[in-house]
Amino acid sequence: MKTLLISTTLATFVATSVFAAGTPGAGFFQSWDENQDGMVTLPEITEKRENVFVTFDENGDGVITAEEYVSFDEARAADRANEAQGGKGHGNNANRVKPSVGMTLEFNDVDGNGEVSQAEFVGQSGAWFELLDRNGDGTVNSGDFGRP
Ligand SMILES: [Ca+2]
Ligand SMILES: [Ca+2]
Ligand SMILES: [Ca+2]
Repeated sequence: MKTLLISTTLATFVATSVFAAGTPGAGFFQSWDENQDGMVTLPEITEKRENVFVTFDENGDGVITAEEYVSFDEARAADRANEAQGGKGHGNNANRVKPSVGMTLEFNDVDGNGEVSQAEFVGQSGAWFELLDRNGDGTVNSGDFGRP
């Protein structure tokens, strides 16, 4: 059952091809813009991160351990491989903050005990949002991904 869930989430992560041609951050919006209004808000991020957490907390104990993080990392690696194939040009912004940084163990392990609780993961939504909202206008839209 969990495998099925992970596959579904993966499909969401990797379904970047429709918008991949020329819209900065297209893959990100595909995954995170729940109401598809072209802006990702903090509530959207928070809610989605709750879902992501539940998906990758494979035994459902409220903590993603380093061990469980292995599958999570693999899922994101698959996502990046997909973007590298489909999103040439606009996608290769090497010196910009990668959205995926907000998913890492390092970013979310606030108390440094080597694993990530649901409270930590969801609690980092605001910090991640601030990273993503590069122009500080309170929403994440294509302007936060393209050239200033
Ligand atoms: Ca939205
Ligand atoms: Ca767990
Ligand atoms: Ca913004």
